[in-house]
Amino acid sequence: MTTLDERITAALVPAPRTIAADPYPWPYDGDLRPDNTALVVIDMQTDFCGPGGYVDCMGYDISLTRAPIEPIAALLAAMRPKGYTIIHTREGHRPDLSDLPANKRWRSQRIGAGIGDQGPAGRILIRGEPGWEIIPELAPLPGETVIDKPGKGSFCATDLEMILRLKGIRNVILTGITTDVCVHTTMREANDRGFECLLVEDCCGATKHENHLAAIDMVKMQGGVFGAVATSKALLEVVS
Ligand code: C5J
Repeated sequence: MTTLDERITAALVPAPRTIAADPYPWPYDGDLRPDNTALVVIDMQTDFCGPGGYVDCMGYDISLTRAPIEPIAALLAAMRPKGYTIIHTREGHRPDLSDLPANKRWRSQRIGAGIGDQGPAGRILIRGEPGWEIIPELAPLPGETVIDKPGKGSFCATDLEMILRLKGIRNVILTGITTDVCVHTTMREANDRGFECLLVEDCCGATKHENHLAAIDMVKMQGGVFGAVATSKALLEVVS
């Protein structure tokens, strides 16, 4: 027999909603709602996954950074109509290079893909150039937030934290490229700020597959030191 108090509590308190994730069902407290959760799509730009872009010019295999395109598109298609906040990021620099650290430019030039130099998709990693655009398959819809960042992390020198706080977001779902660089840096920044983070493993990719796997593993150590990891299938089962 349940008491009246228990029945009232059951009616008023929403049942926990979690995604099957590793190393714990996510989010930790089961408080997963469209109005407190953002899907962040990191740097799905031609420069990172298109022909003639920065990653291609550096000589990496872009099939690795293109692998997450379809799974991310599926997440967007499922989460947009449910009212989840969607945020896109773009890495890039001002055309006058005033926000490009000299060492970042130097090391990119050393490997034949100088940031700010002319490449097949325009000036490499420069705002407004064709290579800097988000690929058409994952183009932001009107009203979706786009964060322009000069670095790896999406919180550094941007207004992302302010936007998340003002929207009441506390759960951050991370997708995009590259797993070991911009996605990981953003996840670490978000985790340090107290956001509850989920990395969607098949919605990310790196320039080396071993680095992708290692980056996923790092999230899960120490009981989920940066958050948890799930597949898009597990996520879609709950958010669709
Ligand atoms: C890099 C990124 N790898 N989006 N950027 O320079 O991961």
